[in-house]
Amino acid sequence: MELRRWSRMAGVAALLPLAACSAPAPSTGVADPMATAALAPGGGVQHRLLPADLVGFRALPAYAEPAWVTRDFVARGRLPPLAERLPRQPLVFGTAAMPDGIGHYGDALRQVTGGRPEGWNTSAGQSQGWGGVDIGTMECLTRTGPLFMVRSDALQPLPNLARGWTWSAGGHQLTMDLIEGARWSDGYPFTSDDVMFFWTDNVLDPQVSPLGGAGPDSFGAGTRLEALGPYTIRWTFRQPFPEDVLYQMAYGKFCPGPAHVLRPRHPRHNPRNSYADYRNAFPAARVNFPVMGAWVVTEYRPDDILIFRRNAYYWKVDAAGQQLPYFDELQYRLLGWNDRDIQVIAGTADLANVEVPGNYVEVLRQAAKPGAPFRIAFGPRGAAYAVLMNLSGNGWGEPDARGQRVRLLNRTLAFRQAVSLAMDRQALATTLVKGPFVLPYAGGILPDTPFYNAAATIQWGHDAARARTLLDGAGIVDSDGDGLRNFPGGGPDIEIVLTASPDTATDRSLAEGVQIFAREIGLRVILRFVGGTQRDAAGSSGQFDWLLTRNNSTELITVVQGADALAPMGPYTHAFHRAGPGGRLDLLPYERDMVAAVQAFQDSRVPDARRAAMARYQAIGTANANTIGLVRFPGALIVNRRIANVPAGLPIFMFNWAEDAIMRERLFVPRSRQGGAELRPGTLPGCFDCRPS
Ligand code: BQZ
Repeated sequence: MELRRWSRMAGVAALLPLAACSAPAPSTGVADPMATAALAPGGGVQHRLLPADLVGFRALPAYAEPAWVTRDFVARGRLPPLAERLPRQPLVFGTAAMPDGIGHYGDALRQVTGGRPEGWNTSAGQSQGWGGVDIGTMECLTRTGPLFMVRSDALQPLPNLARGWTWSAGGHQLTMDLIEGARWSDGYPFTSDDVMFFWTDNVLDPQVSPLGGAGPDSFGAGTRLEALGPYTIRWTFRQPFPEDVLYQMAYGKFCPGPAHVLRPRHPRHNPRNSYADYRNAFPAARVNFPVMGAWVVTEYRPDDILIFRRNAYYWKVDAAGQQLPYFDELQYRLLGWNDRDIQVIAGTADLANVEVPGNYVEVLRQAAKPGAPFRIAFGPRGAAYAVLMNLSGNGWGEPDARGQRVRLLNRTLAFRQAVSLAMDRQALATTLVKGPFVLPYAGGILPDTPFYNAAATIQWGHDAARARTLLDGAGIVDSDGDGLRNFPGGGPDIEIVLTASPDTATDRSLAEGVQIFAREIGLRVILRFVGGTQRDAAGSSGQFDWLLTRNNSTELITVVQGADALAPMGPYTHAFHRAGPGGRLDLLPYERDMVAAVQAFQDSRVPDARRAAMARYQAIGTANANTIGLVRFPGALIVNRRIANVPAGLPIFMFNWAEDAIMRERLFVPRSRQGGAELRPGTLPGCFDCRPS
């Protein structure tokens, strides 16, 4: 019944006139979309914290859980007592760093995603449906999202599954202590065995590509990992003190899955299984999959909803000893990305990263209305779109003859420069939304990151005439007089397939814009729209000529995290240049220089040297049109007013996604405002793999 009520509300919300925003921009806030509004009701801006203010590990005198869990589960022998489910020293959230302090149990956090769960095996690369679904179920060695609150001179990833670490004197070894006595949501102990299984059988196995793309080189070339005991692991690096690896160990590169469940399905341990069997062994319908995260998926209705209930074994508490999360339930309505904004505006969802520029004016208008159910903040970080050209000439993705010819064009400097010059970025921006929100983006590191260097950045303005001259000069001409350029040497008409996602209006109109502007210089582009996970799959398997992507893990953020993604650092890690069947990269000279710049950045601990390395990277990358940047725009976060403990100034993406940065496990609804949102009150996750009797 409650499910039906939800759907009705969704229907009403869908009638809101959001898509076509021709309304004049209101004066408040629009003039300066990059300005950050304070978001927290209780606290001021808090980017002055130390990591230890946020989290610590210690035993508390007493622990508590929701009364119904003790009464209906522990007292009836269905669950061990709380003290037996918690680590001896759980992770404790510091109260001073909680804007509204210690919270209340109950209620449901209502979210929306435009993605769909493929299955639960993230270790083998399956998506759980994005939008923060997996951030709610997975835990990683370190944590970076909340770092936007941390003082810049104290910046270092927060401990998480790794509760602490020490560097050896020479800096080549990093010993990590894991949380001791924590358990998976099915009660099975979490140990270094889970970490080693993730590393050996997923990260290092060339036939497995974990979600987030962790590969052997993600933690530095030649890096080794070993277990010294059930709660101790040791990394060995070729370079001394590669401190950036601590950022790589956060969401989404080092979040181990449950080895006790996964190992029996992995081909190395189960000769009857293929790698495809392993990847698909835990389809979305198999709910209650064991997790380390705050909530467990307990119900899945395709294209309708994911319901999650609190993980009774969660290993994090507040300073009063209350086991987290405060929210007993998490819900994800399975709608579209656009609906995420609409539902929060309508008051039927609690949290959205507004990143569809077409919605901005309407979101601001609704936010300004008295009694609006949500609060808004434009964060200092947003999103950018670029076209990535496949630079592998070595057979990655097994291109046909036409595809291979496109790769050779992609590898030609004049061609990339011409395509960049063909793009009228101002026009692209205007098609997304009127007003000052969307700006041209020339590719490379974004201006809102600390390592951006304007002087080192080559901006590619719109100049179709110069683009044509460049192509002519490179012998890429229209040899049969039909108005379309031919592959060099009298080949057929050039046809380039642009793979893009149909899931948002932004992706669709940018793809169409690229097609039109390429045509203006005589290049035929064919659009291939494939939905979310398929588009990601085309990207990671190399089956694309050009790929339209939203940059979020590379040029967008602090650079410290994700620096390895800036250039082809290893044979299998880069987004648009990987090794072919022979295992060899065929780097262009300028790519080698980019790799060297990123390497210099990662190897140095001297701030000036790091800045210089990134300036070099930016100069090489933009001069060579390494990516075809299109547009960039700030993102806004909208949060329902009933939600407490939302940190001030929360960016939708800085060190990590907002769904990580906001620390959902410590969000709550004050008791006076609670009620009605839970769909499965009084229940806990059921057992996984139980045979029906
Ligand atoms: C945020 C994010 C949380 C992936 C995804 C998705 C995939 C990409 C990217 C964003 C979504 C939301 O982004 O757009 O606001 O909630 O999930 O993970 O677009 O297609 O592959 O990298 O994170």
